[in-house]
Amino acid sequence: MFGFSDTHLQINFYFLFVNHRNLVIYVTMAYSAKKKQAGVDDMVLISKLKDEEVMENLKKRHATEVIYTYISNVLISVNPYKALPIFGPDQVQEYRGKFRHELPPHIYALAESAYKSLTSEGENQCVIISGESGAGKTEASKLIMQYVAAVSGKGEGVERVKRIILDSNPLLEAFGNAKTLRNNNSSRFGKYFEIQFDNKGDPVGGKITNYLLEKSRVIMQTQGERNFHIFYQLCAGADQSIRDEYGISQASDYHYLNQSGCYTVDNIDDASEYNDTIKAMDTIGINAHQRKEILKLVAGILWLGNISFVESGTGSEISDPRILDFASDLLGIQSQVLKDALLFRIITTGFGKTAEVFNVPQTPDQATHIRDGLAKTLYDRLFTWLVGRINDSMDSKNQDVKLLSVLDIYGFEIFDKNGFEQFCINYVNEKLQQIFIELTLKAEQEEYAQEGIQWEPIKYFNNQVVVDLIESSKPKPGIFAILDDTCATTHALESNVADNKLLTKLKESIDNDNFVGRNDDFIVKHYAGNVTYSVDGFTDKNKDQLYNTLIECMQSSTMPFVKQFFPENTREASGKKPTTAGFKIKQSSLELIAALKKCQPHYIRCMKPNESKSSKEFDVKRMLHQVKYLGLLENIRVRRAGYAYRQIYDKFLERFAILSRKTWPSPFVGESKQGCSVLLKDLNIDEKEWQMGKTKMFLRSPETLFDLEERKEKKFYNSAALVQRSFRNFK
Ligand code: AOV
Ligand code: MG
Repeated sequence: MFGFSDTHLQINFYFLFVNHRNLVIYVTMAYSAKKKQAGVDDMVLISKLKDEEVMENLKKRHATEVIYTYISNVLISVNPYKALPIFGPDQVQEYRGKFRHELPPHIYALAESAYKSLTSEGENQCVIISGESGAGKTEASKLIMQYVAAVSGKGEGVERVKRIILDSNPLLEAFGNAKTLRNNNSSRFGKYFEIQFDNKGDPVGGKITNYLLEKSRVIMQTQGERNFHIFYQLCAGADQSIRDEYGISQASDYHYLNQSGCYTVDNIDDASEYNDTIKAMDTIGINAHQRKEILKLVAGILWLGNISFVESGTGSEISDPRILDFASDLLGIQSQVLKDALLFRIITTGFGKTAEVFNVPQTPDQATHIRDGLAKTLYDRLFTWLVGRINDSMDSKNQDVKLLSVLDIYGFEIFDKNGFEQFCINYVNEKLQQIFIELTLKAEQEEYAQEGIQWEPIKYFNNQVVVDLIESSKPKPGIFAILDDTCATTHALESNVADNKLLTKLKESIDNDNFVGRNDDFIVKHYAGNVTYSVDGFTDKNKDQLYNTLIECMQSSTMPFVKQFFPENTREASGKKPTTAGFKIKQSSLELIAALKKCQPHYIRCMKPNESKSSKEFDVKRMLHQVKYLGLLENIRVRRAGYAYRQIYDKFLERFAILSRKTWPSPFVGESKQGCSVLLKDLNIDEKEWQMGKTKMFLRSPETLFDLEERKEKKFYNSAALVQRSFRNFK
């Protein structure tokens, strides 16, 4: 029963919500508070600290199509594999300006919190998205960009930048994404997108940094996979004049597209995506002339792939000279020049006056290798050029900007056969896991230190050992160092011999529990699972070199667009230690980590509920595996070991003032910090359960928070019932 003043309290409350509309909202609020979403919104609050419990919570939520869950400030996202009605302008408005815990977990809440911190605190922000291949990273990154574009300001210049930011996605996906066995739209490059904001919080520019494109896909794909989308888009969508001029027919006519038996992808309409790609080029400011040059080069690569070789004497001959002519024409090169560059390799021995030059005929296999090397390089450089072109179009020239960056890389992947590409991709994922570990723990520790709170650090699995196994150079050389060393000493060897030498060296010199050398391959025990790597092609792909003859051949192109991709000085290059692909990825990871550390991080950890891209299936085993390797439990533990909940005093008081007569209905007179202490003492909350920091109240166990929330909910209910009663009487 209510005492008089309780009733008074309710009536006061009622008059706070005096008009009918608000009253309805209020009653609805109380109702929805009772109709709890399945599982807990924030897994810091799970009852048992077990991996299975975390998985079960996600399972319950998945069953009711709730894809987002928090672990404190980390957002967990489970791929729904179907379009849910939770994205769009209405939901953007709902989350706009709100605090994270005011509404159910959502990627918009995370985007809002990053954007709010950027605008209010003026600190650079980054959103780090991780998860295995197909878990939903790229989709998440697009949602973040859409949210930020929707809530920031207008104006002609700003609108233009927003269009470029959003349209750069379909363009880069056309050239950098492909169907793999894991994901129909798999990113085959890493992307770090910095959006630049002026002091009003409007986007005024941007910059994309791209990481290692998987260029080997241009020349070959595993059964059931495809080449990069753009090739199929061109075949399906190009208009007649382009088809005639560049010899475009159907995908099955090209060697580079017809080896994997896969031409179409469920839910991808290549012809309509072609139009999106063209439209995106337009937004970026690529004019009709340049667009034709790009498409001509893409066609040139397809035709280059159709050049085949037959044995002739000690070397080889081109099977069909008409194809050579056509490909040469598309690349602006004389066919004889291209032919020589493909069929012969010039080898120089000795120096200065004693130098001798040999024109060594190539076998059909060797010529094919040269052709493929050229195709890969052309495509890779075209891709880098496109990124540069997008960057030029959104270069703000404004120095006084704040950054909100989104990192979307290729996810950890395991196939039946894994090569150099998977090795590099998985290495970058190890680095990201490492920064996650470091920054979440560091951030936590720093906060306790700043607030003057005591806490016991918690143990967690540190994958630094695996990172060292791959990247260290001293004292124990890691895999990349041994690879570089092998490449430097096996110039004259056939690539398969060099690959075998690499395996022998790895087995001889690596002594690390996470490495197992075998007869033809080696295993790395990654944080996310054991991967068996075949050494096939490792040395060649790491060297990543074009013969000088080929570079000079391309420099003879009459098309400036093609020629610009080969700025090398072939005379100067010799003597210098060549940069390897492994060195580059190591270097760029280092720079990336340095950039991330300068920002306030926000994490999205994407999870993949099944291997069959199904919207229904929740594969318990696979999910449990991810829960474990993502270290979700450790993440929860760390948050709970110290204090499960923290809130600045003003907000804490505002949220729970209703629970005590000393703070409600008459507001507490004095500092909020003191108000919080008065409130908790009045509620008889055990003093061991809370600590007061400099600016924030810390609650130790989630149960205390639960308790406060429940008490508050009860008050709301009682108030709602009373309000309803009063409302009926009122009518
Ligand atoms: P990834 O970026 O994490 O993989 P994507 O973001 O490309 O994965 O997601 C894979 C597919 O899952 C998408 O093409 C969608 O079909 C579906 N999907 C993901 N997120 C959502 C969502 N929020 N709503 C509906 N469907 C979704 V890789 O790039 O392979 O590591 O290299
Ligand atoms: Mg992706």
